Amino acid sequence: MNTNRTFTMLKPDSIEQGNMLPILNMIEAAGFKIIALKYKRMTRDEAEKFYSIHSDKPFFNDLVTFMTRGPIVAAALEKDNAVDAFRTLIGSTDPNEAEEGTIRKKYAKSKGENAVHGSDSDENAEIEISFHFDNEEIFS
Ligand code: IDP
Ligand code: MG
Repeated sequence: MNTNRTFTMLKPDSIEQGNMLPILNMIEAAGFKIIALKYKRMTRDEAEKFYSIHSDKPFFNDLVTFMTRGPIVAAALEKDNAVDAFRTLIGSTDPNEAEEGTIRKKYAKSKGENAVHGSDSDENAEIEISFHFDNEEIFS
């Protein structure tokens, strides 16, 4: 298990608002190495599978619709203690509760359309990286 890796997606709202490069800049400036990168639009099937843990939540359908309405940037990141460090960098799920200086405080508009995804555990980071990338696409 690589405890120095995490997975992120820049969500469709970030791309629509022209925040792709500013957010990637914040990620690199915080010391994360981008070891895999992909610009793609998820299918509804992919988004449902990626977020299957939330399938019983009231916001699930809206979440899948949002995440598939346009392209996302998927990335695997490397840094010591990557999962926790990245969750700190992105801030709380709800931007109204996110700390100053976090990505969500700066770029997210709402709890649903909140700019970025970040893995919540080392185990899920590995699952999510493999969901989006083959081994040959990762440059560690
Ligand atoms: P996280 O992205 O901070 O880990 P989760 O609880 O794992 O937050 O939820 C996954 C995603 O589902 C959130 O990033 C957000 O886009 C959406 N979401 C979570 N809670 C709500 C809600 O109460 N209303 C609408 N969307 C939500
Ligand atoms: Mg989560």
